[in-house]
Amino acid sequence: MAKRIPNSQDLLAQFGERMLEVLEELSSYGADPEGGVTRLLYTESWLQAQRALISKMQQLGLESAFDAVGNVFGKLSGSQIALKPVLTGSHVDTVKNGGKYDGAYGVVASMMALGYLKAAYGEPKRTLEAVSFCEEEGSRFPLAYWGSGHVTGARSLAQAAELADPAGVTLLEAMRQAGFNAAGLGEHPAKREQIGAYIELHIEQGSVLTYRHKQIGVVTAIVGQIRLTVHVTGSSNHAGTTPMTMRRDALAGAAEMVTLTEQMALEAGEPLVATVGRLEVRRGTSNVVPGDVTFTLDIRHTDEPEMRTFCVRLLTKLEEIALRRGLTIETVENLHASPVAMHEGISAAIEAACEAVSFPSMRLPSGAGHDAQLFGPICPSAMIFVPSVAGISHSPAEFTEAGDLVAGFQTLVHVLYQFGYGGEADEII
Ligand code: HGY
Ligand code: MN
Ligand code: MN
Repeated sequence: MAKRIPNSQDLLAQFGERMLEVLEELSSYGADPEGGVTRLLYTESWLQAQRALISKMQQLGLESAFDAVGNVFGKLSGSQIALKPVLTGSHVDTVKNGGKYDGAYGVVASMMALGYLKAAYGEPKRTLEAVSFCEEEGSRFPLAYWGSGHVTGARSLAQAAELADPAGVTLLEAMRQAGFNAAGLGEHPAKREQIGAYIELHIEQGSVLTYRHKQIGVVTAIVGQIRLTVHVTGSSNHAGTTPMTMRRDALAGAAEMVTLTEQMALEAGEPLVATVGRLEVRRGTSNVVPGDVTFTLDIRHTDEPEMRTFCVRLLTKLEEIALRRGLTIETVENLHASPVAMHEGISAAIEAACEAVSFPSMRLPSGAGHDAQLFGPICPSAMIFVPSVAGISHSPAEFTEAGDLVAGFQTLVHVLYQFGYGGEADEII
């Protein structure tokens, strides 16, 4: 049974309340008039949010600064420098019109947890670092995990020059415009070595915890995902004078491909999911037969070979549709993240913490991708979930009850205490 950390309930409650306030404040950066939050990598609202986080981390007594690509760290230095630091955090960017909790909750709770531990217990033995990763979603550029990917070495600046957003701005230009000119610092200017562990607190973005009446989720594994862009070309032509039998209609072809994607995913059955989230018709006009369509594919599975096999089968079928319709099809893989199991030792410590503070918990897999997916292959990594009301996320309707947000915060505090101040954690990592 984990020792219940000697803490001042009042102080812990105050930091929990402050966490809720800061979460609200953070959601004002990129707030959309039509609801939700849009905070895309290297945009003005993104920069203001990261700067605000640095200032708040410094007010909490953490050493805080940007790294070379725009991640923000808040460090609580430990006395025993031989002990590898434990990182805890999440991502500050959002999807378009996203919710105010996805990513932001883990960032704010992590920094408030370190603030509380410093106030209640002073200098830890082991360095603890809160982190706000600059980008995880892949909402602006066709790439994801730009922040944690740099810290773990999975991303390099070479990728920045060729990737462009829908307005044609390259990732490298966007970096420079936001003040991150990492030229001359090598390909991996933000890579960190010697990380002891990574712990991420996040909303579940599903409805399992709610359905099972649990307050805390201990994540067993994070789903793998393959993201692709599919470009279908036919021939634009006059909508009035081109007989139906003489068309090479890229949109009609893409529509058949989208429907087949859904059908094949349904036939494959759970846990496989496949989604077409964006479809664009170039030069789309009501009286023109479409000749150029691009759409995205997002394929996920907990098993790597199953995910790959489905992807190959699907792309083969899409090519058959293109051939039959006289279209050409080009697919580009933008992201391939393998499924990653979470660390058993840390997960057990999270469960023990829940037991010590009487939060009902359960183990469950994550259908969403997370920064912990990038850390899992390089250091012990674990995730803590709190419930999402009605399982809604990536939407302005995303919501988590304050009591659950505080429960997740207190669970994180408890676990970080053990890694920072306790002794038993040293055997875990
Ligand atoms: O797409 C995801 O799974 C995550 O929210 N980035
Ligand atoms: Mn997220
Ligand atoms: Mn997300």
